Amino acid sequence: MVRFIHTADWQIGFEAREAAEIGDELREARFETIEKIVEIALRERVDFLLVAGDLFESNFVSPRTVQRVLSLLTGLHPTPVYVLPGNHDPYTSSSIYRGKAWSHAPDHIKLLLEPVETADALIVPSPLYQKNSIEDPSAKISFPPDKEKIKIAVLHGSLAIQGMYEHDDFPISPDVAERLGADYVALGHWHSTFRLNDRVYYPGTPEPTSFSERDSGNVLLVEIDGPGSLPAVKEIGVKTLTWLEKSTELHPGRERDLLEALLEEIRKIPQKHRTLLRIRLAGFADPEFLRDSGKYFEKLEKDFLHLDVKSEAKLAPDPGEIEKIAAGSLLIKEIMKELLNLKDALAGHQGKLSDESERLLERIRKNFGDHPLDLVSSAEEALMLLAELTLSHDT
Ligand SMILES: [Mn+2]
Repeated sequence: MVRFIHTADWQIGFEAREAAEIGDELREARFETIEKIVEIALRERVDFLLVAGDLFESNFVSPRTVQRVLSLLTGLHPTPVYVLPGNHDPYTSSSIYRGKAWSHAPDHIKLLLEPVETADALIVPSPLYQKNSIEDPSAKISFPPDKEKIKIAVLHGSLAIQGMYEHDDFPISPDVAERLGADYVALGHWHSTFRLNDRVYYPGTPEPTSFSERDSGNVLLVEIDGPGSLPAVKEIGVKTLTWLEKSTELHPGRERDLLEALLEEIRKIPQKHRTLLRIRLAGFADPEFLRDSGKYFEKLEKDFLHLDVKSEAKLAPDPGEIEKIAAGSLLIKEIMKELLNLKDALAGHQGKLSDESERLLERIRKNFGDHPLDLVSSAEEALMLLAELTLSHDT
């Protein structure tokens, strides 16, 4: 039997580009999160702690930062901590793991460059030596066929699932567990907790790094009875700070009600001083409202650790504007004509109108697939404006 914590992507020394002015708080929070992980590992009496890459933000974090990590992990002694070099902290000639600060790592903290055997498990890593590669890191490793041990592969990269990876982002073939004959594949790199199948998991980053992340802030507690057994995997939340995005779509004439509903939702957020909040305004609004939109959120600023308001709302259109856009292009003129016919035909059936608009849009995309994008996007804009006008006039 083997029982361990699978984690990755600590990114200690985090550069925090999305919220640089509170960079220090964000970096500090990550130490707090490690402390929690160490506590959980002790409480759960694990055989080891496995960090599947990107423990550090880069190979150039300060010696002081490295020392702090080592000192926190010393609390786990003698439980082993296995650390895989990832793409943020690859095992290059200037690797942080070849530096002086790391050379003081106590014996129970071990860099995963070669396979490691524990009483019941065989851990086979594929350390990274560069920041990008088109090669599958799992292609470089294998398990000896005769070993009667629990087989754990440790990899850092992107599962090669259509639409979810870049070709040079260490693509890992999704059949990795079957191909390697592994009981468990401990992945790192994706920041969301992700289960591909019974044997292949990403723990995600234990401390969120971005507003766009979903399901981050966890570690995995993994238990495997013996060779061939299915792993039992439990997600444990450990995050210190919360990154939250709230958005609303504005409609002309209803801006204030919609804003009030959004503010009501925001007031209910717990632990505001430990929350980074991004507010996104979309849709259409009258000019006066847009001009003042900043001040509606001013009062919130002191409650939250960080507040970021992104206003993508557009000025509510007037019919003159639509004519101006239409005048610029024959194609759009044609579309407008069709849409206006539709509008008359479907008066009072807005749902249908927007379905029909979608259908027209699809046709434009097909017909003009390879043509200048701005043509399609202005047609798109004209459609949106018209749909919006129809909605606001009909309701
Ligand atoms: Mn990575």
